[in-house]
Amino acid sequence: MAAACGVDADQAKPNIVFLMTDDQRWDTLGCYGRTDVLTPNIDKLAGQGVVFDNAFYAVAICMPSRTTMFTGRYFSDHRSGFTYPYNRTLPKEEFADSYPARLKDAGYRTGFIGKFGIRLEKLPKTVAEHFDFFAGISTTSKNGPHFPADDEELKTIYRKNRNPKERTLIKGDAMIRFLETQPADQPFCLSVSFDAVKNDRDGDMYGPHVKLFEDKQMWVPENWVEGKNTQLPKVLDYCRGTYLHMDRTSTPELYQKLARRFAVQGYTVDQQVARLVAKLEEMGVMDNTIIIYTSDNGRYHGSHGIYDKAILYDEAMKEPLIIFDGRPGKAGGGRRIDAMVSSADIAPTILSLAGVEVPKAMKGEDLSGLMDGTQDMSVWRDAVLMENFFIQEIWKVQKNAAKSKALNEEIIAGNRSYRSRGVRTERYKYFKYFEHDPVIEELYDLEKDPLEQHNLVSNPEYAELLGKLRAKTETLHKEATR
Ligand SMILES: [Ca+2]
Repeated sequence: MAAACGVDADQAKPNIVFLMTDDQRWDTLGCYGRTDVLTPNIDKLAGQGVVFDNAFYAVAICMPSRTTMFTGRYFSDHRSGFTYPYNRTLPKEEFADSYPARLKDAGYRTGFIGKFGIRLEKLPKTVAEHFDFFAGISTTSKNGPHFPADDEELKTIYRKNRNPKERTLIKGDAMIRFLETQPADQPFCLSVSFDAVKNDRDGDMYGPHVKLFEDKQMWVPENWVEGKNTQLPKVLDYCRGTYLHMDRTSTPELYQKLARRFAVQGYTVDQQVARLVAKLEEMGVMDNTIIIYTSDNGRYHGSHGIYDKAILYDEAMKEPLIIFDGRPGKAGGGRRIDAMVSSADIAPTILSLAGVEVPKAMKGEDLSGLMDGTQDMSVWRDAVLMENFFIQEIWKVQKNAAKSKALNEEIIAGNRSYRSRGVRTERYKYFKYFEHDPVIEELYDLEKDPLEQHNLVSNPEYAELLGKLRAKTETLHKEATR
């Protein structure tokens, strides 16, 4: 029987805040070891919560990755990507199994702010069914829908004449507005997707924070390549990351400029985290709130001689993942978790932490046992599945079904497909460009070669391991789509 004063303490549902940045590489945060960036508030959360050191994206490009995190499903399963035939619109019935939809069904007030980034059936009607508070969809902050429609403060936050350099502050303002309008007797789930740290235009940088990094020399990873990387598989010449590198990251000056811009935007996000925590403390709910911090994918930024993401090297695939659970006895004290974790695990974990049943459609694992130390590690996975189905050429004609189909066939027949699939274990990485003839494979020993510069696939000493990882890839792919 519930306590007379209201909700029984044991029954109280925790609040959930899910923060996601755009294209923020895992190692651009202080808590992952970088000293030339400024992320003190995110680092503080990491120091109080748990930090995952072996989290990997199931797919490392915007829309498919976001769909995976909302639904707890792998890319081959939801197939909601940019290019034919993996360009499925997510049916509204399937979104009804997403973590926010399930939490709303369980009595939560749900909010979403920022870049929605999912190709969902019957937008914006479908999001209106599952969110009480919504300010987003487009990558530009000012395009709606924004609701509740009668919220004048929300309209002011998203006013048309607001300086676009404040795009991250706008998300912060909307986040605070959601919390200001939160009823005290209802749990909430707020998901915030920042446009930062993606895009590198002057118009995306918040002026006062630009000054902090103006003269700073940024760290350069050893696998950053000046000019063109002639060691890459030739098929990657068709990948946009390869040619964008030449324009954007292939000289020391270009690299430094972009690294500074990543850092500026990372700091602006960090300041919104400070505002969030201060507001939760003011509301007196930090001890019943879970904050998750991650990004939608990483970025090479010139590592391997590639600019952006999606290809299965660690700079894109490794996921920064911090979970702070403010409930008494749940704090992690900054504990590092090295178990193999997938971005498909986030949705089932959110539901589990909220005490809500995980739908069968979710194929990811529940991380809560890793967080509180109760997980039987003898039954935890030793590898995660990684996939890339993006092809730049088809993406350009994605709105025309007939053209997409024809171009897809032409690309595969012409041996220009760099679609790939593989596995990451704690020590090894294996993947194959499976539509290429002959199939191109890459194998790395991350313990000896953490920057993935020495492909071991032809080394006879690794033949047995190669066989195992090939088989593992097939097994995990089958399980992901069963
Ligand atoms: Ca992204």
